[in-house]
Amino acid sequence: PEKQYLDLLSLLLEKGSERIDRTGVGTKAVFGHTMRFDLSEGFPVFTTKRVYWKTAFKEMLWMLSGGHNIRELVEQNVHIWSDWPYKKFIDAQPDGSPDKSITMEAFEQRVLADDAFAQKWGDLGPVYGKQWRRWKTEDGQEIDQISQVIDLLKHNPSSRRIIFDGWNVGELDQMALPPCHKHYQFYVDPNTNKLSGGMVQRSCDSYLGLAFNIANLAFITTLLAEQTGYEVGEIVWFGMDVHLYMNHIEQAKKQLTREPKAFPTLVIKRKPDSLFDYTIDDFELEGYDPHPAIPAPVAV
Ligand code: THF
Repeated sequence: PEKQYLDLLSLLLEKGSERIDRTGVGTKAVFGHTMRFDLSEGFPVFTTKRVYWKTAFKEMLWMLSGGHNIRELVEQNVHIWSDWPYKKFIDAQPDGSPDKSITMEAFEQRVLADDAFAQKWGDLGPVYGKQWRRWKTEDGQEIDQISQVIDLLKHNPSSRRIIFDGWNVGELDQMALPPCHKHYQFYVDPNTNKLSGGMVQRSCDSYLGLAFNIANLAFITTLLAEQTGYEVGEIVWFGMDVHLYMNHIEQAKKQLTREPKAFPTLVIKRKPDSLFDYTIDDFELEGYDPHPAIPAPVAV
């Protein structure tokens, strides 16, 4: 249950080592941590602050569609990936240019309105969606890792290779951000017919990102189970560099004063023929009654 997450926040506050990080914000960090959630006991969207689960699901559906341009997110009113292209654009403008002081909103508007601008500045490079659906091989072929996972779940569920991974070593330098949640692996228990999903996260923003990452691990595991004919089992999360940003400390302390409520239930209103045909309107969370949101700035 949610207590595992609150315990992690406490651990970071009390025992985390202060470290300087790439963004310059600074973190309290531990190395190596795990959590597991039994999906039959509810859908793990945390309740001690409001989690924007539709935003998270839209992000996951975008990745599953092979997307890697923020335009498709901004079109759906999702702004969680815009900071990185925005920063890249600003940094590339010469001093004195009016574009140097363009707002994030104006930048997003240009991405929406101008195809060439979106191609050039909205693209995150070969990030998650690209690697998951179209990993390039040496001979110019493309590998659809997600379709391979579905195929294995249907035809070889005892395989120990039901994996997809975004960590394409040869293309890391072209990515706006190398993948944080990098390794996904699935496991079918033949006795219970349940599908479990595991994920290894190399770098974890435990206040902002983790709530999204856990919800999305549960989400993709549930979708795969529905599409391949299994019940949902557990999700197992492995964090490596697990950290709390220094400018999230007060928010985390506030969250820790709150009592967790019961997890909601994910209701899937329609079952499309393919994993790739879900839309956000197919989902509802029943019984989600969180404590209020606690906003926090994202480190870029
Ligand atoms: N970088 C950092 N520093 N933290 C992250 O969590 C993170 N990600 C993705 C890529 N780089 C990251 C981006 N995902 C929010 C949520 C997820 C993100 C980025 C930002 C966020 O700001 N959430 C707010 C508001 C959400 C909203 O406005 O809809 C929240 O309160 O939850 C982790 O994968």
